[in-house]
Amino acid sequence: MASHESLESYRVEFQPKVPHALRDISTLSFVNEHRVTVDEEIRSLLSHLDNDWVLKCIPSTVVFPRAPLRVGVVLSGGPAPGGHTVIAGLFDALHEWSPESILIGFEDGPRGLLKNAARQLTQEEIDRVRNTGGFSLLGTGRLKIESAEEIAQVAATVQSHNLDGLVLIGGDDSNTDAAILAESFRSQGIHTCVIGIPKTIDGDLQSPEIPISFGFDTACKVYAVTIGNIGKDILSSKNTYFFVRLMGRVASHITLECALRTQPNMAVISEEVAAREMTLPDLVHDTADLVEERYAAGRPYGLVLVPEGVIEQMANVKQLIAELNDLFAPSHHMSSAIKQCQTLTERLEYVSDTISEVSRLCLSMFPQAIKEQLVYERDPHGNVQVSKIETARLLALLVQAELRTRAAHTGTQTPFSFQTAFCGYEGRSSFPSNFDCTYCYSLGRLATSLIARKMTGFMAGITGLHLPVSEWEPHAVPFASLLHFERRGGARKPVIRKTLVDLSGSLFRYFVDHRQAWRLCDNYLQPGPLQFFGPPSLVDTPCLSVTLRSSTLP
Ligand code: FBP
Repeated sequence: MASHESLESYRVEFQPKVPHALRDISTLSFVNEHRVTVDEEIRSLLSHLDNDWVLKCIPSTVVFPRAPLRVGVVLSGGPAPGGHTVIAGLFDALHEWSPESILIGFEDGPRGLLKNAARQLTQEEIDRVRNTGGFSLLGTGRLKIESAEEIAQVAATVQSHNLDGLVLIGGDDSNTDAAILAESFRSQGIHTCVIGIPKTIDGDLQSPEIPISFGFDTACKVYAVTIGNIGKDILSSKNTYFFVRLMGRVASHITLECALRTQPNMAVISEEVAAREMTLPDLVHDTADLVEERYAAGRPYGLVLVPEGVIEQMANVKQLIAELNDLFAPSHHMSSAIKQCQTLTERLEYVSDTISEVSRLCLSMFPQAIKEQLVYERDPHGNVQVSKIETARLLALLVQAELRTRAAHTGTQTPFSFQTAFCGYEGRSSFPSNFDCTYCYSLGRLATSLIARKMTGFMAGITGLHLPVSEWEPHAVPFASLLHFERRGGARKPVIRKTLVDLSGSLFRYFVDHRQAWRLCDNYLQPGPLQFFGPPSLVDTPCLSVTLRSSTLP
């Protein structure tokens, strides 16, 4: 139990504001807003769902009959600050709809749906976790619901609870599963509606009606605190480089947002690396140039941000990783032999003998520790576990070697000492920012409203997040409009499309316009801790990725 003076006791009492459109959930309506384009193959996969329109939620005067609702909720994938507040929003709205409504929580992510590990959530439990971080209320997991048997098991689970709705709080992978479940339930006449909530600190689950996924705002603010503090430390000692790796499995939204908040000397953006077809040696050269230029300017120290996902985006590493992913896919004839290898070294040897000559050459560039990290298991969705690969250390070590090579040619050694840091797991479970609390509470209310109207196969989306909360506009976004095909686990699969950093977008252009000035100077910013009390400009303002993208930049 939180002690009276703890921050937690204040956070659980925080009351998020509610958009005008979601205030009275008994009367609001959903109306067609605009048509969406849907891939024909996706349309035929989801042929029982309403795929063609994004709907907008508007206040109305029509009063709906209000029978109690039975709704299930699952937290899925990596934690993100605000998950508990989505559940609180769901719970409150369900009880506003009818005091007899019931919210059932499935435990440990999708596994809870498969195993029917569930419990009815009580007011007391909800009140204890409102606006607190992490997914500890129910736990989470990355299990993929894919086979016909698994889908049938989940159908049996929802029927055993006679659920009117199932809310999946997850990222692109979990919401892909939600789309398949929605289609399967509808096609079998199961009345359970499936609604997705856009979660991921990576910020790459976006659409025109989903400006950002929840958790991104808080995670970036938490990471910016660490980076800003490291910047101060660097300027105090003036003799060390810090290479800070940041989460973001594919997209570099987190790194870009943190760069704008802290103004490092260099921030690698994976999307730019991919677009320029840069190789690992190219990146090493660029970074070694930075070190030499700063040394020449009397600054033998610096701050470099590295997104964890860059490892997969470098031209020469891409093919290696694609080959490894295929080898690890359960469908590959060698995957079980690889799993039987007793040690990582054994596994590495086995794999090296199997991959192409080009990839073997690429692998040989890496230090042994990184080679072993590259052959870790893939996650259940076939993704490389980039959080376990020390990309910042790899870059720093290769820069050190490059500077030695250059010194051997020029006879002048550039001093270079470095440290590494990882902004990762701690950002996923921090107390959510006021913005994330407000956003998540609204998402929960929106999910309840959709289920109450028997709508299925939609993701909850809210636009206007840069405006006052009362003006936020809730939407229902068909899953079909978000899906495309990708190669995963050695096969072509439907998955929700990730939104990458837009290299022609205003945010990236702002970064490009300023990064040269940050390169040689010491312009680091120190944003300081995430604030919950004080002037609205300090406590309520959303991340730059929301505010700058929506404004006209100078
Ligand atoms: P989600 O997409 O599930 O929200 O997870 C994002 C993330 O935090 C990535 O940034 C990171 O690469 C990954 O999860 C780490 O996953 P794990 O918890 O399995 O180590």
